[in-house]
Parts: sequence; structure tokens; C-alpha cells
Amino acid sequence: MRRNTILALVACATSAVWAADTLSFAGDRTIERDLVTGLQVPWGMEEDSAGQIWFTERPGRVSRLDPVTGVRRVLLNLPDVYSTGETGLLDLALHPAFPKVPQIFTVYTYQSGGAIRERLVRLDWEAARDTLLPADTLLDGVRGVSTHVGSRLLFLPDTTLLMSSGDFQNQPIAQDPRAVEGKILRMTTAGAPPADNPVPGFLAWTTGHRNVQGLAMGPAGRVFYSEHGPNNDDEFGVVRKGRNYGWPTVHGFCDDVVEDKFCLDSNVVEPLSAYTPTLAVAGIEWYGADAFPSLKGRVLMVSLKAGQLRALRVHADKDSLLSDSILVNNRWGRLRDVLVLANGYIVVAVSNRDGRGTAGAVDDRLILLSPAGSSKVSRRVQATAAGRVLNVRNLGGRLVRAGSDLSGLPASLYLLEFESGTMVPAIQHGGLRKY
Ligand SMILES: [Ca+2]
Ligand SMILES: [Ca+2]
Repeated sequence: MRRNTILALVACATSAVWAADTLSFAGDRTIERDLVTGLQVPWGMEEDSAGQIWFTERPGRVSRLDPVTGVRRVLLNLPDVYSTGETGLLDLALHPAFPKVPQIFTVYTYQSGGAIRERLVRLDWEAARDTLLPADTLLDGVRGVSTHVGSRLLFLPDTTLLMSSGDFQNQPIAQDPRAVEGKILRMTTAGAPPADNPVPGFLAWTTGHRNVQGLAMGPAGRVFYSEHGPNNDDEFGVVRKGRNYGWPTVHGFCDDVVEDKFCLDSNVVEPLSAYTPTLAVAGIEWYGADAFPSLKGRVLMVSLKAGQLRALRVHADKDSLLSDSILVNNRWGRLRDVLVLANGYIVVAVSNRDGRGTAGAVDDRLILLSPAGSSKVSRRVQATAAGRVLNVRNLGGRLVRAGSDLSGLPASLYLLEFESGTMVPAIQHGGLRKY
């Protein structure tokens, strides 16, 4: 295995050491590179139309990262986030028309009278000041404990929003159709139940969940989920409107007498795959891109405990699984989320500082996987000699500032001058930028 520690590009808040490495999965040679290091439990990631990655960290930060330059900007630190166990600031979703509709949705837990509660809020992005402002609360008072608080978000093609909620260790709640816990919920961007929800006036889209941690959109509006089982039967499957997913009576498949009866009586949807021992399955994402040909048409799924990146091939018409491959097996530790960029590159969020992992010096981090030999960025970065950033210069080469700190500079493209003499472009954001 070849390992090159290449260079440091420096962001407003965090210095990012870009270490590149190669691995091979499913026949594709792959370069791995740290996009940003020194994070604290990155939980949810989304790419906007300008190629910027927005992500949350569990203590309460919302950031935006430029995957080309490594420049990361912290846009908001939510003050009332309460983070303990599995709770804190969790998933986020950009409005499908972002940035034309400059809205971001995110879920977090807070303390209320000694109890943990969860809310889903809307943040508005103010482009002129490049800042995020809390704007609305769609759903509040969702009951929580330090574990099982769901929170994965996914927009459907009709611009309604799915949100998973956990059973907060109160298992029967998952079968109560009027309770918002233990469900996948569907709502408008104002937090209202759409008229075509299964039970009019209620948010539940599916019932019988323990703790859904992954939601992803496939072709033709097909929605996939991943879910944590207890000590057995993590699940991956398809989300069907109004259906029951069995918890707490049914674990994984309907495959004993008690489960079979409940499954028949309650129209239960079985998963496509179940995992015992559990992997602690987490973020999932459809891979429809060309950058890794062997992955096209598969669902990517990461896991925490097993530290895996898997690729699952689902039958195009039937709810059955054709293959399930492990691409990466405990190489980086715990993996919380996976994101497929518009160019087909893959980003995974490493979660070794969540209280259940062993954190390395650079953890937590976002890792970019790109096909070997096809990345302009990688080539450019690899051609750059290692070293310290001495100066920030403007595009004309004039010295703007000694050192590497871009914070406070006007929004523009700058050049970072390394001690080797190499110049590498870096962006100070005053807004989103297209490439
Ligand atoms: Ca189930
Ligand atoms: Ca079972």
C-alpha cells in the first residue's frame, strides 16, 4: 500500500491534512483522502448544487466544506443542543431547491425539565452574510432518552420530508399510530401532515421502528432504510407507505411462530437483509454515478460497530436483494454517514469520538474516495510538494497576509504559498461558488 502525506490546505476554522492512500474495491482502484480532520462526531452530510458539503457535528455545529480546497466554514453553533450518549445535533437536509430556496432542515436534542426532547428545525441561509439563522420549528417535543432518537432526514420528490424517530427505549410506542416516536414520519416543510398521509392528520408514514439510522432515495422514488436491531437483526429494506415494520414483536424477518402471526395480522414489511451479529448500520445512499462503474445501481451502506462500507444490489422491480458486498471492513473505525457527490466520488463520515470508538489523532474526519487516475484535484494535490503554508496571496501574486489563515478576508479566490514555493488555490467564501 502506498501512502503519501501530501500537504496541508488551511481553512478558516480547521487545518486539514490531506493524506492520500489507495485501496481497491469491487475492481475499481480508489484513492482515499482526508477532506477535513479534527471533527467531533460528524453525523449528517449533504452536497449542494455548487458542490459544497454541508454537515453537522453532534455537539451542535453546522459547517460547509469545499471538497476541492478543504476550506471549511462553521456557519452555526446551535446553543441549546444537549448531546449525550447517541443524542445531540443529528441529521440535516437541504431543501431540494437549495440555494434558490435557502432552507436547511436539521434535528437535535435538548433538555426540558430534566428530560431529553428532540426537535426538527428549519435554518435559513442568508447568502449576503453567509450565515445560518434558526427560522422555524417543524416538530417539537419528540420524546427521547440518551439512545434511540432516530433523526435521519430525506426529502421525497414531492418536497415532503421524511424523518425517522426512535422508540426512546419505550418499545410499545413503535406500534402506537398516533405517537410520533418509533416511526418514519412524513411532513410538509412547515411540519404539517400532508393530506395523503396514511392516517389523515398524523405524521406517521410507517410504524413499528426501533431506530432507523439511514434513509435514501433510489430510482423511481423508491426509498430505502437501515435500522438498528437490538443484539440481533439490524435491517436494510424498502420503505412502504402506511406499512408496519414489526418492532418490537418482529426482529428482522418473520421467521418464528409469534412473528409469523404478527406479520400476518399487521401487514408487516420484512427487510431485504438482516444482520446478526449486528453491524450498527447507519447512513445509506444510492449510487447512480459513473465514477465507480462497479458500484452503479447499488445502495451504499456504512456501519458504526463493524466499520464497514457495503454495496447492496436490490432487484429493480421486486423487493429482493441480489447481492451484498463488503467494500471496506473496519479500515477507518466507525462510519456514521455516506454521501455520493454529483461527480460520483464518495464521502464517508468517521465517528470514532462518539464514545464507542477508539479515536486516532486525526479523528473524526470526512474521507473522500475517488477513482484512481481520474481526479484532477488529486493529481493537482499530489503534484504539490509537502510543506507549511507561508503566505496568502491574491491571484496577482501580491502578498495578502502572512500565514495560512483566511478568516476575515473578503470573499475571493486566493493562493496559498507553500514553503516549497508551490501555490495552491483556496477560496474564502462570501457565498457559494460554482466550479
Ligand atoms: Ca423490522
Ligand atoms: Ca425474526
